[in-house]
Amino acid sequence: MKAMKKESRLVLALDETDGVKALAIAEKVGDIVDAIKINWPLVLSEGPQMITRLSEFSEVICDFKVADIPNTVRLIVENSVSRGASAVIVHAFTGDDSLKAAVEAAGDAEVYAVTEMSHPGGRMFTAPNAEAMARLGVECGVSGFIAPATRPERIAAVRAVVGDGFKILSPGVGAQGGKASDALRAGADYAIVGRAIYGSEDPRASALTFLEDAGTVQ
Ligand code: OMP
Repeated sequence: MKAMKKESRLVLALDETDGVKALAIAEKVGDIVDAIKINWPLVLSEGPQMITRLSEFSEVICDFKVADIPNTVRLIVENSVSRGASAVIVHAFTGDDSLKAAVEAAGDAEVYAVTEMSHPGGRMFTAPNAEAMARLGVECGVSGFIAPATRPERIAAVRAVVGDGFKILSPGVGAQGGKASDALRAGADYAIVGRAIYGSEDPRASALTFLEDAGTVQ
C-alpha cells in the first residue's frame, strides 16, 4: 500500500471549478500540501483528466463520496485510480460488501471512509452511526476515515474506535469554522481546507497560515 506523505498535514480541497485557475493554485501550493482533494465540482466542469493533470503537482484524493452497490463502486474506484488518484473517499453507510469492493478495486491506492460529516446536517444521520461506520471500515480494510473538524470531540471519538493504525482526515477547517490545530490535537492526521485557501487572493499565503496554526511550518 502506497501511503500518503505526512509532512505539512494539510490537504487542499480544490473545489475551484475553473480548470485554469485550479491548475494555477495547484502549482502555487503543491509543494506545501500533502495532497490535493478534488470533488465533483471540478471534475464535472473540467473533466476527469483533471485527476491526471493535478497528480503532476501533488498526490490526488478523489472525493467522489462513492455510495453504491459493489460493482458500481468498483468501476468508479478503478477509473479514478487508473487516472492517477492516490486515494478515493467513499461512504461507509453502503455496508460491508461495497466497502470491501472499494478496498479491493483500489489496489495500492488508499480508501477513506466517511464517518460523521462536518456540516450541521451531519448530526442527523451520520453522527449517530459514526462509530459503527468506523468499526466497519476497520473490518473492511480501509486506510482511514473522514471526521469533522467542526466537532473535534467527534474526531477523538472516531480515533478511540479505530486506534492508531488508521489515518483520519478532517474537513471543516476555515470556511466551516473549524481550526486545524484543534483537529490535529483531537487525533486527526490531516486537516482539509478548501475555500479559505483556493478562494483567497493569495492561496499560498493562506495555506501558510494554516501550516502555522497546525504547527507544521516548513
Ligand atoms: P471547505 O468548506 O471549502 O473548506 O471545503 C471542505 C471540503 O471537504 C469540501 O470539498 C467538502 O466536500 C469536503 N467535506 C466536508 O466539508 N465535510 C465532510 O464531512 C466531508 C468532506 C470530505 O469528504 O472531504
